[in-house]
Amino acid sequence: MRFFMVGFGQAGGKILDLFLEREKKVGSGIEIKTLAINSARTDLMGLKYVPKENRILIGQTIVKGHGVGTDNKLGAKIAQEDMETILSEIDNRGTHEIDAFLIIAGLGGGTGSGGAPVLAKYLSEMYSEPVYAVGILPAPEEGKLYSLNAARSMISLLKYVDNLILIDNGAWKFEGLSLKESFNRINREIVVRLALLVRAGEPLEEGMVGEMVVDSSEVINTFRGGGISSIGYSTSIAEPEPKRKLFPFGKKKDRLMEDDKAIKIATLVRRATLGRLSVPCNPKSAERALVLVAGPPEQLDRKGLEKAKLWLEDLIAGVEVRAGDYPTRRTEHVAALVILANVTEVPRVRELQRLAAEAKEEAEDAERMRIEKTLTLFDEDIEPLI
Ligand SMILES: Nc1nc2c(ncn2[C@@H]2O[C@H](COP(=O)(O)OP(=O)(O)OP(=O)(O)O)[C@@H](O)[C@H]2O)c(=O)[nH]1
Ligand SMILES: [Mg+2]
Repeated sequence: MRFFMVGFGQAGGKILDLFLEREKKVGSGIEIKTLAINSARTDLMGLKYVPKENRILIGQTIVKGHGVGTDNKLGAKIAQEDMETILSEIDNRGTHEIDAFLIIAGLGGGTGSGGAPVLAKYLSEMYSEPVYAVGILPAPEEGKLYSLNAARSMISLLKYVDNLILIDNGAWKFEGLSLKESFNRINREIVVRLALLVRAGEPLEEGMVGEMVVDSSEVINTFRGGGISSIGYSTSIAEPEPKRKLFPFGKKKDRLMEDDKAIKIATLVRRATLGRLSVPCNPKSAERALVLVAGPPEQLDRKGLEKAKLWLEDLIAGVEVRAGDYPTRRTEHVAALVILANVTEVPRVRELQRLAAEAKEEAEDAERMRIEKTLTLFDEDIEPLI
């Protein structure tokens, strides 16, 4: 699946950079168009794998290369002002071969949080290809300003994107590490999931085509219709193929081994669905789902995949489940990616909405009180000018 990936703001840029680093190491060769957009010069300079010509600094006249300091209204404003430049940079890179746009941004900050929805709006108006966003939710300990930003950004994104894939920093924080220390690891988790999604419909090796292929159109149909998606992922160490002569009972034993393989694949998919999701949610509230299982061909199993598909069809609210495999020799693991699309029961989103409403009210009250308090300092006899 060919994406035009835009990393917006610091978190977005870092994740895009890591994605490119990993793709380079794997030698995937899948053509991905990229752009890192930021209002902070130093953030852009810190990138290593996004080519220099694919980094753009916005808002220079207003923030002079120093970022918007967690003010996402300002983030949206400068994105709007520099939109012509951004869109022509995208257009110059060519969009006719891409399947979809993917905007990655931290929703708690300023530049990415404010800019991503503005970009999504224009892209969805100008192109027929779907526009997706990967939005990173702030952890609760980041405070109410971050929650307010995230809620504002999310509401706007949901209006314009074809799907919003959420990642919850709070749920992903690693035990014993601070949130900042966890970032690199969270980013790696995001990137392995994106890398598998990108593989859909893009076989890398000669003769390695899945028995059940998931093409980019299946991904697009899964994401279709908007809403929030959560992604599950699970891996198991691939086992070396057992030598047949060790099993003297011929066909019966073979069949048992086949059953065993099927159970392993089905279990892996179940673990991906019921384990730690990119944003905690109730999988039963999903409208659609997609499963992609990748690994060495002898470890993959059609029966197992079909079993997993039936299980998911029963589990989710809707009936549409797509499933496919992706044989590859470039890994020793079997990995299962499960997209739960248009999930409605996402407790963190509800909590963010509540926190944001509270923060907004508190901010308004506090401002009113401060102004009133300041005014009491003046003598009432002094007449205001206007
Ligand atoms: N997972 C993850 N989250 C990050 C990372 N860096 C920042 N964040 C989160 O993203 C939000 C802040 O967004 P940033 O991307 O730093 O902000 P920005 O878009 O650069 O905007 P300004 O700095 O305010 O101009 C916070 O909620 C952080 O927790 C990262 O590397 N990984
Ligand atoms: Mg920043």
